Parts: sequence; structure tokens; C-alpha cells
Amino acid sequence: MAGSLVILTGAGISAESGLGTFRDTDGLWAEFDWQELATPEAFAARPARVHAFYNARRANLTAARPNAAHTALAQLERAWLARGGDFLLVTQNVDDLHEQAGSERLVHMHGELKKMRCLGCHTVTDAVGELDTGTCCPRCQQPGFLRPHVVWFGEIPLEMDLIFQALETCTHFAAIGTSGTVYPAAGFSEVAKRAGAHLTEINLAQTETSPLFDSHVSGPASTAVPAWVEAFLAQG
Ligand code: BV8
Repeated sequence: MAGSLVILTGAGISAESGLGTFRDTDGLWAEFDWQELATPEAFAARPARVHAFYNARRANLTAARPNAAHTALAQLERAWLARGGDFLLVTQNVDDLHEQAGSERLVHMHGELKKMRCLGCHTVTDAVGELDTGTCCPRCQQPGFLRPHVVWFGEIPLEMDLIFQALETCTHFAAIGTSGTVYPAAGFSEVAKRAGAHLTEINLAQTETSPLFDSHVSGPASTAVPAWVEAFLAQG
């Protein structure tokens, strides 16, 4: 019986699709202060500024397309499920490139840039066009209650029970394109290790969590991930 596979992706898997990472030298947080833009306090204090930051990133997303790494993970999901295995792809990314590539067993633990949430009726809907402080919720029609459906620092990520349940029973864990600096995602490798899983890290560089991993595949995701998927499926 094929085992249970959990994959965690970060900004590095989308870098070759033209989307910036966060902590590389030219990363988003090198240009912007996350404390001013990616916290609930920042949104409460200056909502228009936070909306403008996410509107610009949402607009930047429209031209982005999946690269070979996203496609390889969708193929891995289909092949692994066909063998009777379990599969869960957990992404920290707020882009929709995994969906575009065909991934289905997918969880966006940090939310989704293309969605918005109403603080009045709590409905999550597609964010169409630019949001601002006067935009009306399509469900309750109230103005001024909408925020990006993104998990900010200090907020609890989404689907944590599902994610920890998968980690505690997995036989293989792979972390792809993530610096291992943001918790609780950075702690997932420890949970998988305690479950007895084999840990693989795919990245351009060493990370803070590298010492925990059993295997390392070094290189850009668009070539390293397809090669790893092919070898992983060949090992049976
Ligand atoms: C939580 C959405 C409690 C927003 C993001 C003090 C105050 C407040 C909180 C804390 C604190 N100290 C610690 C914390 C916890 C905090 C945290 O970890 N802070 C860090 C900075 C220390 N975490 C939180 O606040 C989280 N919530 O703790 O709640 C809780 C939790 C559980 C249970 C109960 C209670 C919420 C964190 C979520 C924040 N939201 N994003 C937005 O996008 O605007 S975080 C942000 O960082 C992104 O989501 C991103 O995904 C995430 C991680 O970054 P990476 O994806 O790893 O990207 P990065 O640039 O860092 O690295 C890129 C990697 O790719 C590199 O390794 C690079 O080498 C590699 N790479 C580059 N190119 C390629 C490549 N690899 C392969 N191929 C390539 N081509």
C-alpha cells in the first residue's frame, strides 16, 4: 500500500512563475514592512493602505502561470492516489498556481489572494477588481467590512486540525521552496519526523530547518521538483 504523503510549499515554488518571494534579497519583505501591511493591527489602523498593497499583488497575479514544479505536484497527486496512497498539499502561498496546475488535495493555510472575507457576515467570496474601504459585501451588501482572505501575522492559519492530522500519520514529508522561518509551518517537519516519516527538502539553498531533513534536493523548483517526483514514483 502506498504511504501517506504531505507536501508543504512556500514562495520559492512560485518564484519562476514571476511571483516574488518574501525573504530573498529582492523579496517582498525586503521592500515592504510586514508589520505595517500584514497584521490585523495594520489593517485596523490604515485599511486603505493595506487594501492597496493587496490590490497590487492581486493584479500582479493575473499574468502568473504555473511552472513545471506546480504541474509535477499535480501529477504526483494523481499517481499517488491511483496507487491507493494518501496525499495532501499544504501551501503557504496565497497565489492560485497550484489550482491552475490541477492540484485538488490542496490547503491554503495562509489564505488566498483572489478571495475576500466579510467581517460582517463572515462570507468568503472571490475578490473581483480592487477592494477599498467602501466596497460592499456581495452577500450582506454592507460597505466597509471586507478584508483580504489572507492570514496575517498573529492570526491562526487555516485548516490546522486537518494539517496536523495528516502530518501525524504521514510516511513521507517534503518541503519545497520555503525558508522555514514562519510558524507554525516551519514546525511541520518536526511533527512529521516524530511520526517517523522520511523528510525531503527541495530548495535553492540551505534553510533554518535543513538539519532535520533526511534528503535534500538542491536546485530551482521548476527542474528539481519534476526530477524528484519522477524518482519518487519510480521507487515504488
Ligand atoms: C500564528 C500571508 C498563532 C500574508 C503570511 C511575534 C509576533 C507575532 C507573531 C509571531 C511573533 N514571533 C513569532 C510569531 C509567529 C509568526 C511567525 O512565525 N513569525 C516569524 C516572522 C518569526 N507566525 C504567525 O503569526 C502565524 N500565526 O503563529 O498564530 C497560532 C498558530 C497556530 C496555532 C495556534 C496559534 C501566521 C503566519 C502567517 C503570516 N502570513 N503570509 C501575505 O502573503 O501577505 S507569512 C509569509 O511567509 C507568506 O505566507 C510565506 O508563505 C510565508 C513563509 O515564507 P516562505 O514561503 O518560506 O518564503 P520565503 O521568501 O521566506 O522563502 C523562500 C524560499 O524559497 C527560500 O528558502 C529560497 O531559498 C527558496 N527559493 C527561492 N527561489 C526558489 C527557491 N526554491 C526553489 N526554487 C526557486 N526558484
